[in-house]
Amino acid sequence: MPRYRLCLLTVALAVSGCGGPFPQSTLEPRSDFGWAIDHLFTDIFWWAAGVFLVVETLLVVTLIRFRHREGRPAPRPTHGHTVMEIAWTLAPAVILVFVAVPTVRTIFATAGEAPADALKVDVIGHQWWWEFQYPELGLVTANELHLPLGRPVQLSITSADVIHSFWAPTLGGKRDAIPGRVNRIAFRADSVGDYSGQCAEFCGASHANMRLRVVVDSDSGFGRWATVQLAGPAAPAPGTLAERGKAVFARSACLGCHTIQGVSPGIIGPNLTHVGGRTTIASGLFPNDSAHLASWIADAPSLKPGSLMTRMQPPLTDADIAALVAYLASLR
Ligand code: HEC
Ligand SMILES: [Cu+2]
Repeated sequence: MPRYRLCLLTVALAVSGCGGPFPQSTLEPRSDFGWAIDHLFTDIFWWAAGVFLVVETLLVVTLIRFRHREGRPAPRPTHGHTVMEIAWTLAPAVILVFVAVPTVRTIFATAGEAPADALKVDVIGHQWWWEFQYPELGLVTANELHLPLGRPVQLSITSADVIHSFWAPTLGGKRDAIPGRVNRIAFRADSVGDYSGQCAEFCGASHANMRLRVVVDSDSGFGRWATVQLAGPAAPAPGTLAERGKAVFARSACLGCHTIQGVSPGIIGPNLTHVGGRTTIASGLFPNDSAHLASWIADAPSLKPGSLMTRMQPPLTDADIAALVAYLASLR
């Protein structure tokens, strides 16, 4: 292949990475925290670009002007030029001040402090899923964090087992989830949307599968969501598959690990009271449809390596699984 074609191909491949969409880009901020980071980044980028330009220009000029030519004596080096020495000490110092002041200001602005009326959410990392508790509202959910638009929120982040890190890139920076410790992050989302995030601290076999979603609702949308969450689960109509599923749930190991409000008290796995209302299962890994629910219930570790939802022993029959799926899907 001629060299120029190879060049073109390389450029095309590199540029194809610029197409998007970018669901987890810090460069598309959707909160005050995100914008603070974005502004700081842009600021420092231009300082760095200026330094690059000056240094490279001097370098190129020097290379051309002082390069070796036949019959010309070697250029005379400069020693002890006080003005120049002061200039190249002062210039970087001044630039560093212009970088340091906004950096420190941003660090303080994003330290996790929130106004008193902020919505408080406790975030608990588990291997390999996220639990979200809203102490003021008295509700608990998993993997899909609903937040109201434009209202300050404060997340208090901790872990039930090993160290994880909560990261929803468009909304804010990473915060470690450390057992026995609480780290805070605060922000105010500025656009309605469904944002993806990811555990950002290696935490075992399914670390890469420990995703999350943050759903920013309009004010009334958030209110509606909270009202639905606070209501108990709908009782399945008599004689339906879902009703059989409820019975299977109640006589299987499920209830030892999962809470369904008014049905079972388990606390090992995600709260399933309104699992049918979530768009994904297994911490954002699969769409919440009957096919994925069925294969998840049959054998979770084969879908998510290491999953602490072990295979049911003795295995459930296909009929039991179909009934469970109908029941879980009805829990909206
Ligand atoms: C040994 C404890 C345990 C048992 C028993 C168990 N689960 Fe789970 N379950 C978990 C854990 C832990 C998770 C989270 C796994 C993950 O995402 O990595 C989970 C996740 C789930 C999810 C996905 C929830 C979500 O929001 O993503 C569903 C649905 C579910 N289990 C249903 C069931 C059903 C139905 C049964 C009974 C047949 C059952 N589980 C039995 C521990 C258990
Ligand atoms: Cu992790």
